[in-house]
Amino acid sequence: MRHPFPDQKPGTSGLRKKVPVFQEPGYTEAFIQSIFDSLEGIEGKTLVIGGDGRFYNREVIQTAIRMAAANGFGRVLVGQGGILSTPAASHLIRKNKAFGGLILSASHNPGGPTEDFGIKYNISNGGPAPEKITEAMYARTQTIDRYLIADFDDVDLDQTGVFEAGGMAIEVVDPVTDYAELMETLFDFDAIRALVSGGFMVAFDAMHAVTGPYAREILVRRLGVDPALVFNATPLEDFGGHHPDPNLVHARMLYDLMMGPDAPDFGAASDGDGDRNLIIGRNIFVTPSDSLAMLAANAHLAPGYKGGLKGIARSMPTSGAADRVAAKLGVEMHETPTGWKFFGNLLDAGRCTICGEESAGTGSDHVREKDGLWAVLLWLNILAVRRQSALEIVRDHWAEYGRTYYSRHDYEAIETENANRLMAALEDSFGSLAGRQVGSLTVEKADSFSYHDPVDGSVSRNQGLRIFFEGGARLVFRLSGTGTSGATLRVYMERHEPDVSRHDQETQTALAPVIEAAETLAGIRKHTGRDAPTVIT
Ligand code: G16
Repeated sequence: MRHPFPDQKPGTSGLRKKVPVFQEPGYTEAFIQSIFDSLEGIEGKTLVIGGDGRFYNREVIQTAIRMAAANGFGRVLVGQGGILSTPAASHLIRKNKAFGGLILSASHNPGGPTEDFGIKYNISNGGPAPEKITEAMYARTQTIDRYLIADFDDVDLDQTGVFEAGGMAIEVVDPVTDYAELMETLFDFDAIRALVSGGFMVAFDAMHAVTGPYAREILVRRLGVDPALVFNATPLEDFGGHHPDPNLVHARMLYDLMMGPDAPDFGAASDGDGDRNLIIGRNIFVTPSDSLAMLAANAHLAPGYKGGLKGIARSMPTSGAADRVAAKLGVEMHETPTGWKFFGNLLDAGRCTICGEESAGTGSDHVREKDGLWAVLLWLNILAVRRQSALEIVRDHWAEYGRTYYSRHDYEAIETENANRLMAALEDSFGSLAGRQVGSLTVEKADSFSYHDPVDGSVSRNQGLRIFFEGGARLVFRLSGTGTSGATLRVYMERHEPDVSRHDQETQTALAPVIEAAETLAGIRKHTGRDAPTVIT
């Protein structure tokens, strides 16, 4: 390696780049070495390594194993076939009291020789490294001039068992067993099995990504779900050429099935690395923000949460639906920046039990990652106890708490300069925004979100621009931290509607005044040259 690579700054969730970038000689090694160089006391310790099975996963795993040996780790735990879902990796780290873990994934982004890859480091609590550590890693990438790698043959990743190489123990473990056992401790599998055997039909789309083997073991084998309704359950290196992104665009097949005449009772999907979830009841799509609120309101019905919640946390752009549940339960509510890493301190300190994000992530203190199948199982447990349809549960919730209409508009792969200009101009306008009339709305206040971590006192600034309107509607603008080409502008819109007689509106219609205000205040068309968002969720 002759020089450091200038572009190894971790984003919202680790370093994500196109595969050919990771294939540049020394690139992957430089980043992994920068991670190891930023850690203290790894000598003799355990490292967990796994990935979502995407193209280049196996090659990087072999490199990471050799580098772990050369850097002094005493043991690595690797998922068989190089596979570990992100929540399963988090659990393995915690269960084995590992020093940390390397998770190889670009999540919901597409895979293949010219598509995306990613490397993320998780700390001993099982969660993504906090900013303090990712900043140290990035600093190290700027100066690094060597990496340490042992010289031994490729490890056979397809056989479970314990091997020895380079003075280090290498344990290849079944990726599903420990995770499935953890799920059995949290949920009433007997009740779910009874629901399913009574004719309740569950559909699950694994999107040719990592959750296929988990769904087969947990949903089909342990819970009796019809295997014909578990779709795309074989992980493929290129996810069958699709985006393994469980949203209404990329999981269209599931959506159409759930809205069709012979819809199953409950449908769900998960993403590339198994930490996201999409929930669709028969004839009802549940937004991730609503799902968080509904899971929090009903979690006590599952054995793992029968003692109640210590608190709820959500990322700032996530809707305020969960806040209303926290208020009713009388528990703490936390609003963090986008990125699961911000929940870790709150969970470790016992200040929240359930966390969620608008980006299709929900999870709890059972691990330190969001967890797609966990969300599916909690929904199934609630359905098994309440014996109502998902639609009835959603409607009851809205009747009790009001409905928060919510949508996100993404403008993908726009020029980075244009995106920065839009954000800068919008923030510059904030000084004179309060009181301004925009269509039928009046701006109450606007700010740039800063987070003060109540546990370690750290401050994270510039986490998104927020505009609040009188009456409670809100607009948020952020640039994504997970894209790999250009910039992605995310615009988040919400409006609360307490009146039950107005709970049947189409979402984009219900939000029309907020959507118009976004264009008026930010000049999206002018800055991006785009007439419409790339993706609406
Ligand atoms: C990651 C993070 C999430 C975040 C999401 C979207 O998810 O872990 O916390 O909400 O990206 O981030 P952004 O809006 O910056 O693109 P994942 O599933 O990609 O690991």
